[in-house]
Amino acid sequence: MPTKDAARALAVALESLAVEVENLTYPIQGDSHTHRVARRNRTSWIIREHLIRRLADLEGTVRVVVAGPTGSGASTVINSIAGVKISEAGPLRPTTTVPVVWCEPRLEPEFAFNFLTGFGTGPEATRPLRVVAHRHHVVESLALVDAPDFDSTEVEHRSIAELLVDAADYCLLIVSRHRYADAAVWEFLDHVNERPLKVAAVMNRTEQGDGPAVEDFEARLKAAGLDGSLVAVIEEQPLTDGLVMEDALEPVRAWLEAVVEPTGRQQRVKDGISATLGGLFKHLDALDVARSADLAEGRALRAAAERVADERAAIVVERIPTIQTRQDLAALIEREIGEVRRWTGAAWLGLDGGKALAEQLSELASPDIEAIVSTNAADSDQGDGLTGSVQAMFEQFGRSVAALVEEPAEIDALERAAAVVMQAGRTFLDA
Ligand SMILES: Nc1nc2c(ncn2[C@@H]2O[C@H](COP(=O)(O)OP(=O)(O)O)[C@@H](O)[C@H]2O)c(=O)[nH]1
Ligand SMILES: [Mg+2]
Repeated sequence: MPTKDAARALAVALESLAVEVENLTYPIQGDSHTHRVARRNRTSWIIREHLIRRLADLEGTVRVVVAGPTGSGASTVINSIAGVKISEAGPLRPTTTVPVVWCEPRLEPEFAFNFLTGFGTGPEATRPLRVVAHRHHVVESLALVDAPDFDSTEVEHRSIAELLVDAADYCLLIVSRHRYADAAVWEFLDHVNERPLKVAAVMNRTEQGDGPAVEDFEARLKAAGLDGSLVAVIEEQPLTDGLVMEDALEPVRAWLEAVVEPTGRQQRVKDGISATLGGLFKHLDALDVARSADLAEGRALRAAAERVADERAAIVVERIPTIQTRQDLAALIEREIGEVRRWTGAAWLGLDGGKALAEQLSELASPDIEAIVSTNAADSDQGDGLTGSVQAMFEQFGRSVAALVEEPAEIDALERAAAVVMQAGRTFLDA
């Protein structure tokens, strides 16, 4: 099959998979809920914002996201490569607050309207994105995206940087000799490795005698599985009009040129897609594990409700022989139904995701106690008929309490869609 057709078939398969991923639900509002939903959203974002787009345009503009801790000089490096100010650089941290895309003028509409569309593109959309069109041979077939930092107090910045990484083809990581060891850098690289995408690292703003720091940085990169990714070490230097000297940036420029080098380009694109698909299947496995956990938590919550209802029914049944009047019977049942709510609430609070559910218990309708009392208590011996009715009533009430716990959506369709993607992926990579 020609590569283009195989790419189209894979994109179609991925579209269906994205829909199924988006249909996944994690109804248990426990400690892990946010993580589960975030992973689901990230998975669909990777499919839609990276894979489908790349497959639709295999030879299209390569997207390089430039990221680093605040003050590493990332914006300065981009400006220096361009020779003009593309992205605001400055001592106030953080300076880069929205992604700045530097691209060829002819690509401006593509980035203005067809990039990071997951943020929405309508007239009302508040899409954090700035596109700067500036002709330069470096951006002939690639675009540099200056990402907001991932370590300032602006948590939002970090999530934007992560979303950018998930949509990009390559990550150019720029760290300064002061910040390279910060935990934020390595957490960010964990995110990159989970996608995964190729990384080129630059150690910026070094000083005389920084050799050991550079070696340490290299060793850390290696430990993070990014052996050989250090492409440049740039000395801190006086800036001219806010720009670094041309020569110092040569290794960065060389790496950028290698990325779009026509020889082997298709293979590099395929390698990138292959790695991303590998990552995608790991995300799908994790989503499946998360769903199993949700199912198990739901089962435990329901079981607690049914067990409590059972226990309280037994208490009523035990007391029936001592009950004299209909009113006493009604009062007993009513009290014990209240105890079902109370004890279920207590049990739920101890279980993952039980807190939000416990709050719903008081809104649940009570059973029709009058009906049971009036049909049964007339029996002089108050025998088996009443016992059976009481048990059935508590069982029914226990079930309606348990029904407050929602089940996650079925995933058969997701599994089928994933199998189709796997097959179409193989065909594409072999094409
Ligand atoms: N002297 C000097 N200043 C630099 C250099 N690189 C960055 N800066 C300054 O450091 C500050 C932060 O740089 P910026 O590019 O905004 O860092 P970013 O947060 O990583 O984008 C700015 O005031 C820059 O002018 C350098 O190599 N030499
Ligand atoms: Mg910046």
